[in-house]
Parts: sequence; structure tokens; C-alpha cells
Amino acid sequence: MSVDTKKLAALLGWYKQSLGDNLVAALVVNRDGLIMDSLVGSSEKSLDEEIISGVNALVEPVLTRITKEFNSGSFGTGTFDTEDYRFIFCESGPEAVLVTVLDAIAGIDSVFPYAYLAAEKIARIFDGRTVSPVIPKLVAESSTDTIQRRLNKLQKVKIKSREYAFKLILGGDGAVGKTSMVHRYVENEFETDYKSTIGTSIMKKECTFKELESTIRFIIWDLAGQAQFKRVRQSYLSNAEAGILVYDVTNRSSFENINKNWYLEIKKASPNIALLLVGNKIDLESERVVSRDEGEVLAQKLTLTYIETSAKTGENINDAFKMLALQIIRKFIETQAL
Ligand code: G3D
Ligand code: MG
Repeated sequence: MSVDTKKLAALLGWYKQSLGDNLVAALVVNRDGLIMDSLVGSSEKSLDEEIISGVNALVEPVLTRITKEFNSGSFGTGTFDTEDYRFIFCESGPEAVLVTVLDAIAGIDSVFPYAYLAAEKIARIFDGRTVSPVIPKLVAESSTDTIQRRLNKLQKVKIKSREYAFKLILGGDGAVGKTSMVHRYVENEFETDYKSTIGTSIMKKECTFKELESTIRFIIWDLAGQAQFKRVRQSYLSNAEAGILVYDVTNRSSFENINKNWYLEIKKASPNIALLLVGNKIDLESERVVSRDEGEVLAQKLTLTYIETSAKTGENINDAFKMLALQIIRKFIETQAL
């Protein structure tokens, strides 16, 4: 087995940056309990590399237990608290576990989305598949988010792909890259000479979280041709469970229209929609007029998760849809749990 260790190290670097002061250490451990890679965080408790060996001793017995559950196929994610530290274990494909060590008093809610995302990426690295080591910055969907409490339920409830399909719509001005994003995601290819057509195309795509034993089936509605828009707007926007608000980082008015028009209109048509805010075309860095900070501030204001993408290079496109799927799983669990 040859693992791209450079990529693994880069990914951990991004993971560390995402978690900031919360992180004491992050380790990628194989199923024999062997540490494949690790790094210490910037938390005050992360004094030196010694912590890694200490962590290793702690991790070993826990891993033995987990390995059993692994084999029975029941392990996905688990947490484990000691007096000084909190551990999050995320299964990362068949071969690895991502172990995240946090300060004992650290909140876990904001860490989980990153841990899932990192674990998914590590699984791909172990598989030898292509994956970007970059972990996009996510603005918390809401401060009262309690993913942890629902985690046990997540383990139990399986979302069966054949039973549930979620309507996903895209909002945003013309030419911001909505259709290109969908094409990227659905076919993983970018058509440079894509021509606007008239009507709505509807595509299916499944987004699977092995670790959560969940599959989200998106039915993506993409409206082509701005002229048609007014007439079909209502049926297009309503009854949607998921939506992506897209603006172009090189076009300020497309950004302003998210706040002025798109957000309100979509919320009105589909009040319970799970939404994601996307700043697209980041490959055009020299033409950028809307900064990442501005995107984040808007996301915070609207309590949305924010991601920056390029439909041209494919950067963060899969992650964007994944983050949305994760929100849906959470929403779904919340309603099921009542
Ligand atoms: P829309 O569906 O939001 O209207 P489209 O937008 O997907 O049709 O894209 C509009 C134009 O932007 C297209 O250019 C497309 O190629 C381009 N585009 C989309 N995403 C990106 C991106 O991430 N980076 C760059 N550089 N261009 C992008 P054309 O020239 O084909 O009209
Ligand atoms: Mg389009």
C-alpha cells in the first residue's frame, strides 16, 4: 500500500488551520494502531511533540475496541473524553481512522463538519484516488448547532437512498456559474463552450457518506435561459429541500443580489430549505472584487455555510455539495428524532 504521504501531511496542515486553537493534535492511525501521520496543534496544551506519544498510548486501547466494531461494520464516528482531552474518532475508509484531540473544554459542534470532511479526504488518499488536500473554511450554520447530541442517532438512523430524494435548486444571477457547477459535480467535467439553453434540466446525483451509512440523493433542477425565468420561477423555487446561492467573486452586483434578492425569494418559496452560500470563479484571482472576508460576513449574517469554488478547475465543488448533504442529513435526523 503506497499512501501519498505528502498529501496526507498537507491535508493535516489544512485541518489544523481549520480548527485553530481548538486543536491539540491530529493523528491518522491505521487499523493496527500504527500512526501514519500526525501533527500537534497550536493550542496552549500542545507544548511539544511529546504529546503525540502520550496520545498514542491512549489511542491504542481505544483503537483495539474500535477495531472490533470496525469489523462488525458498526463503527463510524465516536468520541472519547479524558480529564485533559476530548478525542474524536472518524472512520476514514476501510484502512484508517482520523483521531482529533481537542482541549477537554473545547466545543465539539464546530469541529465535526471539518472532521467529517477531513476523514472523507483521507479515505480518498488511502484509496489512491485524486483529492485536493485543501479544507475549505466553513462558517457555522448556527451557533446552537448540536451535532454531537445527534451523533448517536446518526449512527442508528440510516437514510436509504431509494426512499428519499431531495430537490436542489440554484439561485444567483445569470452567468455566475450555476450550470457549470452542476455539470462539474454531476459529470465532473467543465464545458468551456457551454451555451445557455431554454428550459430546465433535471439531474440526479447521489452523495454518499460511508461513515454515516447515509446517501443523499439530489434531484438537481437547473434553470437555463434567463428569459424563461419569471414564468417558471415559482414552481422552480418551491418545495426545495436544498439550495445553493451562487455569486461570482469577480462580479460585485452578483454578490449584492444574493442579499437583496435571492436569499429572501428562496426562503419565501421554500422556508425550510437547507442553504449554502458559494463564491464561484476563484480561479480568476486577479479579477476578484469580492473578498473572502466579505463572503464570510454575509454568510454569518444569513447563518449559512460558506464555501469558495471554481467550476473551471473543480476546486471545492464536491465539497460544496457534500456540505449541503451533511446539512440535510442533520436536518433529517432532527425531524426524525422528534
Ligand atoms: P449560470 O448557469 O449561472 O448562468 P454558467 O452560469 O454556468 O452558464 O457560466 C457562465 C459563464 O461563466 C460561462 O462562460 C462559464 O464557462 C463561466 N464559468 C463558470 N464557472 C466558472 C469558474 O469557476 N471560473 C471561470 N473562469 N469561469 C467560469 P461562457 O464564456 O461559456 O459563457
Ligand atoms: Mg445556467
